[in-house]
Amino acid sequence: MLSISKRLLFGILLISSAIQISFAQQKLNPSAKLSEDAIKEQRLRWFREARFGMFIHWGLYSVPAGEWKGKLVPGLGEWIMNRAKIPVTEYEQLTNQFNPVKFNAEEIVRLAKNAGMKYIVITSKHHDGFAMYQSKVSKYNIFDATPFKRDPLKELADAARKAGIRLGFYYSQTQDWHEPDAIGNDWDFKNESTKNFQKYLDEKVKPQVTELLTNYGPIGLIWFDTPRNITKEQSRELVDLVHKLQPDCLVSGRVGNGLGDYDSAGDNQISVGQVRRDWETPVTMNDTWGFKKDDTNWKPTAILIQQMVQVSSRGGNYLLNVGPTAEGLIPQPSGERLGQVGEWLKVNKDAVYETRPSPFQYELPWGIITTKPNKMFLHVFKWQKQLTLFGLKNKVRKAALLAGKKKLKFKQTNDSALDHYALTLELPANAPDKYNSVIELNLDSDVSVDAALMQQADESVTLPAFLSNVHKPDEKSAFRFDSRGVAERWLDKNDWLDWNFKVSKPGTFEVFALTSEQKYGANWEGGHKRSKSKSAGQKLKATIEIGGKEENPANPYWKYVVSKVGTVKIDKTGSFNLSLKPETIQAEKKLGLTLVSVKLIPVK
Ligand code: JFZ
Repeated sequence: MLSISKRLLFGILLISSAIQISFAQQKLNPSAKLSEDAIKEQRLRWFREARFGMFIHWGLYSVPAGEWKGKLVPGLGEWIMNRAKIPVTEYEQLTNQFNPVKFNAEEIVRLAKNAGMKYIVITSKHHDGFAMYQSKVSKYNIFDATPFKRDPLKELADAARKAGIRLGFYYSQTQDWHEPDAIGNDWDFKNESTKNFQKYLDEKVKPQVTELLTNYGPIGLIWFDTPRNITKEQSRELVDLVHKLQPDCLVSGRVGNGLGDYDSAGDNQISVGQVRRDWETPVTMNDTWGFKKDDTNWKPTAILIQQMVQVSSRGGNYLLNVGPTAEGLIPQPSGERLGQVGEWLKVNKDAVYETRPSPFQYELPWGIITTKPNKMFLHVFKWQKQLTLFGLKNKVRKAALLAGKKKLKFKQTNDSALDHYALTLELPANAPDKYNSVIELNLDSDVSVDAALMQQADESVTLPAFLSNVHKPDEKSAFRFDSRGVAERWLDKNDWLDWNFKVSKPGTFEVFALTSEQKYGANWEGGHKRSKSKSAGQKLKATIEIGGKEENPANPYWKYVVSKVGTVKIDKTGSFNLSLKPETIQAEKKLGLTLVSVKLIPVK
């Protein structure tokens, strides 16, 4: 399966002059009209401060709960109709069994509020086509077609409004497995040529979206999903409809064709790179969105808090899912975790809501940073007796733990020859919080940092691909970064990267390259041989091979593949340049060199 490939050449050059860093930054999309911009800014105001919301996937699929005709169906709970190819007439029978009498909107809103969530997004109609509210457009809805005879969305809208929580509706605009003219059901409605998608859009989607934006008070957002083959025109029609009915209502990025008010990250996906636009990431607490009785793969609370903070530190919102049962109850493990996140937020809320991104574009070895004007919050996941942060130019006025407000001793130094700033904090022996202990720094002015890549206090150096200088000799090269910030379509061996970075503790380092698997399938491309070049002149030759795999909680679908590239010796402090030039790239699978980062780890 493996073959020799991707010979790399690493060159490390000593640069005496001050380093020049020019990160390629993508520009914000300049909008056509100012007034339109102003309206959009207004619409996004609450969203930009919210940081944390509850996603609710609830529908007919909670009745089979992952099992069909005595067999467990693999995959997502809400996809069971598709995965088991259940005919519409059979799936419709589930309505007779759907009587979620334990549904309690106020209880759910209380749970969300206690968890510290600022908004709720619930499925009004998922891909199965079943409306979870009283719809005049289609009788295939919870009020008219089940013994329940209640409108849970109405109840939720009332409860949310009372509690001051914003409500949004998920609406599957393209896939609707119940409708012959919609996309997705290729087992009942096989004949593609007779499908009239526009008819479905005009006769079901638009009238239902109109109901949702007319009968439930002010709605925070419509969460369209899986755009598939919707045209730009059609996406535009939906966006315009939403904004016409409720100008303050946001439209999710998944309306398609880049027309949403904000970006949705791929689900369960947290970008490693700086995110350009307003964004949100939807995340499951286990592996499914809609309830599945056999899915007990719950994420630990520590991971949920870490992900939430990580999203905050990149300016995004964390939309955490719960999947109520057919009785209308939120599974106990979900409730328990929400309670724990809420307890943490009660103490540490200042470090999350209304925060701004970390000024550092790279990850730090001990945790995560969020900021506010004249303030910095250090979220320490890996507790240590002494914590050193490099690159902060401000004078620190005060450092204290958020929990208990205990003041901390600190020292600041600046090595002017290297233009290197260091802040060292003395911490108590034990972490005050078992999930994430936060240190608040009060600064003399607004946060100002040295943007250069640099060696960290653990003496390691990480050079993320997305912070490299990209060289594409052939303009037509397809090289780019995916939404995680991982190199994608690096198929041309003439493309190369280089980085400048500062070293404050010289030594010998092992050099590793981190590449990424592909989502699902665990596809990866690379070779199995590695040869180190003889040249002691800091040139390394290696083949990317599987030296080990690393899990990344922020991106649970992909593992990182670690390859050892060689050893370098850096015998003085200063600024260095590292370049990475492929000799050959193996690209049969069209994945190519999926570089995440290059790491230098000190040999002790
Ligand atoms: C979609 C739905 O199909 C799924 O049932 C669920 O509602 C989820 C929130 O959204 O699934 C997706 C959509 C987009 C990506 C992944 C799963 N994506 O962009 O990676």
